Amino acid sequence: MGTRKDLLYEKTIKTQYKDWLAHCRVHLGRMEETLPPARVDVREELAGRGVSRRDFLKWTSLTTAALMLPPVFKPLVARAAEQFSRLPVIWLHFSECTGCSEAFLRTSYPNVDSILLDTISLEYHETLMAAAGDQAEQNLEKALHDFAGKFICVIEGALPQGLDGKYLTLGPKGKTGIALAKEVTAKASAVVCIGSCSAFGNVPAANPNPTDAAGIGEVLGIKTVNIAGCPPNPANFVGTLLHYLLFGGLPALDSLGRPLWAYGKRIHDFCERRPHYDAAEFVEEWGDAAAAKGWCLYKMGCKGPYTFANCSRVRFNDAVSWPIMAGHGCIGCTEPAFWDTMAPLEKPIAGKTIGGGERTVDRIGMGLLGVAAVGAAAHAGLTAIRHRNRDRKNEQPS
Ligand code: FSX
Ligand code: SF4
Ligand code: F3S
Repeated sequence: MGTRKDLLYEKTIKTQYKDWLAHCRVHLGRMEETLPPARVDVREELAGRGVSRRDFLKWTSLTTAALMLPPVFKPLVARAAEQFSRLPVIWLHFSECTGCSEAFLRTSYPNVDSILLDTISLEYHETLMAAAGDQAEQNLEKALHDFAGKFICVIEGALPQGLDGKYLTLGPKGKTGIALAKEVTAKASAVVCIGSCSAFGNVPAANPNPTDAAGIGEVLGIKTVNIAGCPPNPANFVGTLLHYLLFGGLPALDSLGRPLWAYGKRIHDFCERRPHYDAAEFVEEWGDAAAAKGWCLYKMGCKGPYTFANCSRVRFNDAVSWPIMAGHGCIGCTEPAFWDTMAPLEKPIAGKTIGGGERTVDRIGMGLLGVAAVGAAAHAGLTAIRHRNRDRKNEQPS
């Protein structure tokens, strides 16, 4: 039997969820009436590509849980998924490798996330659309006119600021990336940065950054939702759009603009090799016996202790694997400036303690196993404190 305080807390949470449910129902109803007609029937598309009703329900349960919503939201998540193909999207590309689009397009067999992405209402996508030159420009102008204030602007790639932005020009009129980004984002209902390049500058902005590239939010001075990663996980993008459809607003973000539901926890705290870290069992060189046994990759440069993302829980390539499971350490690809700040990528960073103030791996490796256990508790505490501080600055779902 819970204390009076527990019961009061439980009651508050239940009331909060009830309010959210009511809000989502009203909002979804409004969206269903006002969004442009669907080009594709999502249910038919799923069935036609071999996704059974049972698979869809399973996906709905997993996605609801991933979005940190209780099971009572499952029918609403399914309803939002059915509206996915009606949300107008304008997708821009700036300085990047297009690996983000590739990651979203390549799947070995169809799953619900990839099918939803295939059905998305892309009004303009520089690398996928058939149109080019003047025709492409006309398509963009028409989409900006028809869907002003209603479309989501998705951006891949950083913006070079050097030479007045002329390191990157697009289209028949040779507009700079900065001019195009300003024009499109001004009319968007939300701006979602896909990948660490558009979120934080990343590869194009890596030292010595010859084009003076930076992330979209920094260059334009606007608020963006940052689906970080190089490339990011498609499930984190799909989940963020579903949240938008459900609540009519963007999810709670951390201080770097990343959705907390996806980037709120540290890689190190949800890593299957973590028991080996705590037991001071480390891979010492590539291909050694410890590597074969799946021991901790910290000494091989794993940056999981400094990196926030849900990779171990959602995984990649149809949820088959993720970097650490595949045998390489995390390189910190969801963190700003990781090419510079996380180097050397295959060695621990000299002098950097794990999680700030915790013991270094070398001290744990000296046999301080008792200390390692204390360290594990400290990790959990540190994560909670850091996020409490971040959360204070963040918005709740509207
Ligand atoms: Fe950057 Fe994406 Fe890495 Fe590449 O578009 S986040 S370099 S995977 O392609 O922007
Ligand atoms: Fe996992 Fe890396 Fe942490 Fe080791 S250091 S437990 S491999 S995240
Ligand atoms: Fe990137 Fe590390 Fe995940 S390298 S993909 S954040 S495991």
